[in-house]
Amino acid sequence: MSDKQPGFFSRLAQGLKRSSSRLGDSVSAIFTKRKLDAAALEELEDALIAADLGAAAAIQVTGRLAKDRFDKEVTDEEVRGALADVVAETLNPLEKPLDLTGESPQVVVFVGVNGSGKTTTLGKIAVKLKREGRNPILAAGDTFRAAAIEQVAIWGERAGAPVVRREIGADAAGLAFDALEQAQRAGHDTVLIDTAGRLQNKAELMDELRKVIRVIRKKMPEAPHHVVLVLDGTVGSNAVSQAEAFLEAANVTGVVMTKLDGTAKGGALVQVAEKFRLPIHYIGIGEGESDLQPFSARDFSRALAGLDG
Ligand SMILES: Nc1nc2c(ncn2[C@@H]2O[C@H](COP(=O)(O)OP(=O)(O)O)[C@@H](O)[C@H]2O)c(=O)[nH]1
Ligand SMILES: [Mg+2]
Repeated sequence: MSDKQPGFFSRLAQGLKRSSSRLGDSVSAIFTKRKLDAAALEELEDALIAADLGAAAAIQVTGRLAKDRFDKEVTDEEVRGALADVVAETLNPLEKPLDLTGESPQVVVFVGVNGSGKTTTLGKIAVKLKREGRNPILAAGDTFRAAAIEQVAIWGERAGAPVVRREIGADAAGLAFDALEQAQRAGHDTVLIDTAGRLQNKAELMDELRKVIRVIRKKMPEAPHHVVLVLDGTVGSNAVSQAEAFLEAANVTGVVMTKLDGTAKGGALVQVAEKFRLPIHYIGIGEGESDLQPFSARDFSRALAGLDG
């Protein structure tokens, strides 16, 4: 909460506008002067599921409304309130900052499918850490694509942090090992390791991730301290199957959801939360270096429901 900037909530609310208005439009359509009967509840449940919230959360929202208001007239505002409450309760226990206070260096590996926002998130975090007086080093671990290596280099320049890189096609695990060694030697307190989101096939990708983690452990048995799964907020329910694949390969410790600016599918974060109960560290609301917000369950749920901060 301490690094909240002015306009923090309004920027989130603006970003989630397509998600909240999609929800709000269906809610308004259902509840214009209408009694909360079984048919209305069913329609609402369908609308919530269609907004990518997932069945469990949808049933909780309708269950809560049914308990208090069955056969009474309900307002749009009451439905939004119930939605915000259920979402906040689901997400509250998962609101956890990325904790880098342990032994130095703290090693963070970013995983996720190609295009999900790994490199951008890593870069934004590097900028943020530098501003906070930390001393990160970046590892351009997506050695599969030349552009990916260049992208880390650009973020390193922006942040004023060194980048460990090798030629395209180089061994990612070896590079991660080198980055950790360099961090220990030069006294860097954080190692941010980028990874590939696509190789020749999925099995190969997952094998590479396992190898990266194994090799890091050889150098520092407690590392990596965090394996952050970066999920794209625009893919809706597909985020769940993406998460499943990475949870199998790596001991994922937390989640960042990106691209919550302008998506109509922001409700998917609730579904992911419900299913995996993983800590949510940050959300991405744009491409720029300041477009990463520490996750707030309350703000997210109110913005998603279209309520004021
Ligand atoms: N609008 C928006 N774009 C984002 C966000 N995060 C990343 N991107 C963009 O998504 C694209 C893919 O991001 P990238 O970090 O390269 O993904 P990676 O393949 O997982 O490393 C880039 O064009 C980023 O600028 C976000 O929070 N909002
Ligand atoms: Mg990348």
